[in-house]
Amino acid sequence: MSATPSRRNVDHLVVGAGFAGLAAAIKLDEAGERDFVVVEKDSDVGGTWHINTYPGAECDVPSQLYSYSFALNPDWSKVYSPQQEIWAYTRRVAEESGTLDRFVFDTAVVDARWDDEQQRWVVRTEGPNGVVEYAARTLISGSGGLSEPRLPDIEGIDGFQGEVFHSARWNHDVDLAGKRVAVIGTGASAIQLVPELQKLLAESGGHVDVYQRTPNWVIPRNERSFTAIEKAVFRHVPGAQRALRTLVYGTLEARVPAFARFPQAMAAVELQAKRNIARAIKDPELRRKVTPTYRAGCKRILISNKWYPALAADNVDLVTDPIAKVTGNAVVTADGTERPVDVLVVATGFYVTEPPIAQHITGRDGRTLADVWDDGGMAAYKGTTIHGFPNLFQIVGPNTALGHSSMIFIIESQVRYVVEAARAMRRSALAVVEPKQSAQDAWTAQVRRKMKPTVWQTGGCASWYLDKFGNNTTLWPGQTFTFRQHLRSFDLDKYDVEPVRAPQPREKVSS
Ligand code: N01
Repeated sequence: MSATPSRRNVDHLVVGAGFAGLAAAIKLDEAGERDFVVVEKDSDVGGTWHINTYPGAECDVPSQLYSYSFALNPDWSKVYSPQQEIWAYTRRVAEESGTLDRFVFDTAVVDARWDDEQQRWVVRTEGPNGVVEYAARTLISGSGGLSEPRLPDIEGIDGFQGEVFHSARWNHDVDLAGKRVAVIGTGASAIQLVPELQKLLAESGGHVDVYQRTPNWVIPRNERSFTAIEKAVFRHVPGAQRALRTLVYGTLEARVPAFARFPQAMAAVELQAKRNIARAIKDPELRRKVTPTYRAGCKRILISNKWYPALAADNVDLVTDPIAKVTGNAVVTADGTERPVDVLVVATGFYVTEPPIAQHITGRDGRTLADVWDDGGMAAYKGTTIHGFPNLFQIVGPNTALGHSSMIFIIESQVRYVVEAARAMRRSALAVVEPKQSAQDAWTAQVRRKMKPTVWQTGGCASWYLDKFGNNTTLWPGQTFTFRQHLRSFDLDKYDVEPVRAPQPREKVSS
């Protein structure tokens, strides 16, 4: 690799080509902000929907809502579309947008540093073109909270002699037929992949051991394919698909008060999940094992008609004794039982509250974002901009994720804010916008106050929503339309700004 990187000036550098990065590219382009590059470490667009190819991967928010508002898709095959279809959708939207000429694939950001002199981010990337350094006015991170697999820290796992892979890095070269497969984890990914494994292995005489640390509440889902007539209506009847989308949106939003203010209302969800269990599982001991003891909603409520039947199948064992260690060919639980295994699938989630990209981003005072957040937890003004990190925009930043609806709604809200910021910077000839510490602190305090009574904070479980301080720095604690309202325009008065330094550098001024 070349020691002297090639250098390029751009207005905007977008990191990641998933739903967030792609939306940013499209909306910047539409706004006339055409001088941008999107760098993506993977080989194509689609982000999580390109990487997660495990069997059974599907959307768990209805597809009518899990799509861009500006690119409805009349051709969704099912209410909850499969991964391949969602990925193909993102690819098609990217192609039709005419922005793909500014995407660089197989390229990772290895270092991003704010340079006060240049009033730009200097971003070092590594990819097929060697090391390329971008000097960018703004850095727009769409790197996603669920992108970096979290591998379990289990004694001996490195010495396992069989195949081992994370659910988000499925190894399709491994022939699973007739094998003994162990799955560690029972979250959203596991509940989708285990039923597929169960079927495959039942046909070939194989077996699945599912290692559960904490059970989840799993409710049934309304699963069906769209008919040809429905698709024709979506395509040809003006407003029909948007009306259905609005109905789905409204139905999901109507659940927010129960999550956010009246957790006791979650008893209704628990009843639904218990019926789901009772329908599929006859064995009282297994029923007991899969029934959570915390309030529904504290962890993400999962939806599946296949999970409990799969656990009840003859070729599946649910193991709830804690894992003590992994040997060369077996998983050993705390009670001393050794279960032989050929393939180990770790469905153990992602680094959410310590996003790895933060280690590569260094702000104004020379500290990385990871260091800053390590001190007090993730925080950002409106979940998007961060004091000490001028001109950095984090899509799906702190307290923007959802436990009840489509992230694409949030992504579009944030992208609009970013585009408004770019417009404001151009209009006022500003080189730098940085949220005031006071604005960020007030925002964070407000979010924490709203989070306090929610089931996500009080539901009595350990979840990946919570950071090491016990704060929920992951979810938005309210209705999504309120979030959108907060971000409807770029509020320059909450920012310290600097004019473009040309030709002489000037002092930082407060707006
Ligand atoms: O990850 P998770 P995921 N030993 O963190 C267990 C999205 N998603 O990949 O609950 C043993 O939910 C852990 O146990 P516990 C969605 O937002 C969406 O499944 O911590 N077990 C848990 O059971 C979702 O919420 C779709 O006690 C260990 C599991 O591993 C998010 O991705 C589909 C362990 C991890 O579950 C993450 O889901 C899939 C250990 N050392 C995912 N460490 C859609 O359909 C962890 N666990 C849109």
